[in-house]
Amino acid sequence: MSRLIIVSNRVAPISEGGPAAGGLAVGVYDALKETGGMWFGWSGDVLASGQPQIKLEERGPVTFATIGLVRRDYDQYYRGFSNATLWPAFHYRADLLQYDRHDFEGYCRVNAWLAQQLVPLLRADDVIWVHDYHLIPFAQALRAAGVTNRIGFFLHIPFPASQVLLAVPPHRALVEALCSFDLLGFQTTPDLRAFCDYVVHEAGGSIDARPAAAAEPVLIHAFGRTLRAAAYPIGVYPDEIAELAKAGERGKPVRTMKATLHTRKLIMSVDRLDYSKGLVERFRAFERLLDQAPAQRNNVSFLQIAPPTRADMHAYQEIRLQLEGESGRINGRFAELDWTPILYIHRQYERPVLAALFRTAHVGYVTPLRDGMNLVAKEYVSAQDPEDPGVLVLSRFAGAAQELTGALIVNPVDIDDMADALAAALSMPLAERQARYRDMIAQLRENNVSVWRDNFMRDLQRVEPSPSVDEASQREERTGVAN
Ligand code: GDG
Repeated sequence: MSRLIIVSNRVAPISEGGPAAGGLAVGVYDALKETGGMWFGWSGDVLASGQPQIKLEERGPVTFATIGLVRRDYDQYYRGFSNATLWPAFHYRADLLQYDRHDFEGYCRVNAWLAQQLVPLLRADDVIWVHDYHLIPFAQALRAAGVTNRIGFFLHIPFPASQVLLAVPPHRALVEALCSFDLLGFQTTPDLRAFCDYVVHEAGGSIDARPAAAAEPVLIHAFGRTLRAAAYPIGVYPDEIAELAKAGERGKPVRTMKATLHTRKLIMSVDRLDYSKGLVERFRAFERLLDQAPAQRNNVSFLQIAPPTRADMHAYQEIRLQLEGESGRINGRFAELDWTPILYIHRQYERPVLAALFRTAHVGYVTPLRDGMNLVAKEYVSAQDPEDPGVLVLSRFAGAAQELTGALIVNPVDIDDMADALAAALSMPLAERQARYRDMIAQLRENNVSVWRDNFMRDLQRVEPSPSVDEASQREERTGVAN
């Protein structure tokens, strides 16, 4: 069996069975343990000076290969082009997009440098799976170094519509770089469609009319290459989350929360503190609920857990200030001596605690403005008690809304729509809650994170390895095909 090489910006800190390990990390790590292989990426260290050295750690059949970044590379590759240009643009926030040509050069330089670090560690039949927007030029850099292995790419965030992507100055270079992979995976069909639309209408490429079977990847011809692409919606392990949630129910954090709630109902959200997650609109919709339905006052609390992320970037400092302002204002308006409407917590919790809190919450309130998938929505449903499940209120712009049709689907900029959905969720009869839950949990079991991973790996294994640079140019000479 070929070894699997996972490449991601950060290498997930895995302590087996440990509380921090999320679904994605566990799913990918499981695959690595089965096939043997390596997980390669940035260690998270930023070096003030000196040359970063790769560090190899063996854990059974898996090697963790990590390397630090020097300050300038961190600023240009990570804070700059990845998170100040690509992240906002791919989440349809062209208004927040910042572009600096030097950052883009740094982004390409770091990708090339990381690829060079990986090349000596590769074997001829390794299968390489690259993750996410930080590493779009990675296959191109490997190909330039002569690597002919199968290389796949999975984009965890949305792929934007062409008119939005065009706002990113090097859009063409990015899509050309994506075409150096053999297989592209997107979270949803709309993301796949957006990519195909760019290829056809902006890059002069073509898509084979129809795959052999509906679930087969589409075949794309662009920039002198042929590649495949499909939607692979990422999942979770629902039964494990349910177990965690059940086990945590008797723990102290949940007992404390229940004591604070008394007979009140709980609405709950968990998100990295990111402007794509729609937190301000969400707070205002909760306020609208309290405004419009006085009977809800002192009868419902809203718990928002929002651990900090990218806190050294201006846009993230802004959203933090804005939220602190909104929660303070709303609490000031409605709080009573024995009730604080919004409990806003700006830090991380252990995974079992989150799962148990999800089970306690009557409403899972997940309303991103844009989200590739949104695992919190899937985790919330997984954690529910089948006998007495809560209701998921979900943004139509989360990838998860394509699958979780048993949720109350809302438009996250429509404050009234969200307030109405919260009111409907809080009063929904048991039979309807159970029916919606059954529908969603069946979907989550059918498409769990192993299915996501296995489908992607199956399609990547089926790809013919790429011709080497020499073979490709000989072929071009013979056929006269030039790009
Ligand atoms: C990207 C895409 C896509 C959150 N707070 C705590 C905590 N979390 C965990 C959640 C969940 C994960 O972090 C967040 O995943 P999301 O999917 O919700 O969002 P992103 O971080 O933006 O992830 C997204 C995902 O990649 C996977 O492809 O779904 O669309 O943007 O698992 O539970 N975990 C712990 N403490 C916290 O306080 N332990």
